[in-house]
Amino acid sequence: MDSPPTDRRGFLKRSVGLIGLAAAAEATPAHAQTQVMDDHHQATDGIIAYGERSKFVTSKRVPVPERHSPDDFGLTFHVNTPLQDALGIITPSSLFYVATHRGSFVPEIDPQTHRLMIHGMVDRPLIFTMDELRRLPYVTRVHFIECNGNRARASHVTVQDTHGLTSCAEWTGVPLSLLLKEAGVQSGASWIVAEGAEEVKGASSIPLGKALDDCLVAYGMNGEPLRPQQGFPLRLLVPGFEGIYQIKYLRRIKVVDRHYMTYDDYGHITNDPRAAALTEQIGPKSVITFPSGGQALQGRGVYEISGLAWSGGGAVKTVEVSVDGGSTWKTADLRSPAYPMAHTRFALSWTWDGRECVLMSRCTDANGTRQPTPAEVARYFNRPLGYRPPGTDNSIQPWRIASDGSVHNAIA
Ligand SMILES: Nc1nc2c(c(=O)[nH]1)N[C@H]1C(S)=C(S)[C@@H](COP(=O)(O)O)O[C@H]1N2
Ligand SMILES: [Mo]
Repeated sequence: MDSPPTDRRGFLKRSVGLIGLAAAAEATPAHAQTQVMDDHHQATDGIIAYGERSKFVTSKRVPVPERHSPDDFGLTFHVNTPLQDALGIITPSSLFYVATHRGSFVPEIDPQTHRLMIHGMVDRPLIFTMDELRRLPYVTRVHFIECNGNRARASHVTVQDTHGLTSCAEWTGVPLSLLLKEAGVQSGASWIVAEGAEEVKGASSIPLGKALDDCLVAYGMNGEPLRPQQGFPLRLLVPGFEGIYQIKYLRRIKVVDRHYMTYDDYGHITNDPRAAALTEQIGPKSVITFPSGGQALQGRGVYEISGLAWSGGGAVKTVEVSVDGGSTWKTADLRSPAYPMAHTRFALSWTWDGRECVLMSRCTDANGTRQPTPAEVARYFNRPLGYRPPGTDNSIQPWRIASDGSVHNAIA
């Protein structure tokens, strides 16, 4: 825009003008607008046979900023999803964040030979092939996953750096409760231990109550089989719990009567099932993805402040946005369905007056729990302002807009 309109009415008038232009273009013959794809190989190669994105779209994942990557062993550990480019609430499978304790090693598992065993404190230990699992009743649900390591730091530049260890997908699979009922959970059982098939096994202890509630044994992701990086051919989904519980390459579920220490349990030693159910749950969280660090506003005028909100405690109820560093808050619009434990898109129309300001968002979930301000976090932990807690961090992310329109991370 050469001369950005400064009020909403001006913007709307301009939009009407744009709609007029779009209608005019429709009258032009299609072949004048697009170069015809006449190359036969496009139909059998990537572009059509397995659709690739346009070469003009270049958004991609990057390694987490804290870890030089590949590391001394040649491994790439966690890679962050480009949230700044996300449209809507579903993360494309190719851009879904990856967190693996085994670095760049992604196991290549043949679904014909893969098995899922359910055993331990059950009446009937069971072993399923993939074909058998796919004959069972299944459900499809939208859920986010977030790594406990998704913690913004002052040194981070973009929203991909600060919040890129969360993604959201549509998952398809068998409710775990159905499999556990089929196996017959014995009285006295209180936990399950779920284990992956690769070297480090990615095992975690999960309270039985959660296992019988809403967990999924998933084989589908965004309308196709899981990608290898996301656990092909099978993964456990523990909606709302932090990432480490979402066991990839799932091969074994043992029903037990206590919490078991596993490879994954360093730093996650919570052996009270009630406490675990709460502390391993991701708190209500949100982040503005536009305007966000590294982006720039093209002069004053009307913009859509847009972002993502989510909570491990249920659906997002409201998102508020502040354009004055947290002094006042306005309720944003929810621009997508607010599914339980799913990314939810919010937006707020805003006129930037060209002056320096700080943008923030905060989410309240269906339980009425609200994302804390930095001051609330400091007070709760009895620490100085700017303190970021260990473990899952859901404090508010501030972005500073400089008077030249450039956007900066404003964590103190
Ligand atoms: N088998 C296995 N499952 C695993 C892991 C792993 O290394 N191996 N990493 C865990 C961690 S720490 C996270 S945050 C999530 C990440 O899931 P994603 O890679 O699909 O994003 O998977 C979890 N499940
Ligand atoms: Mo993680």
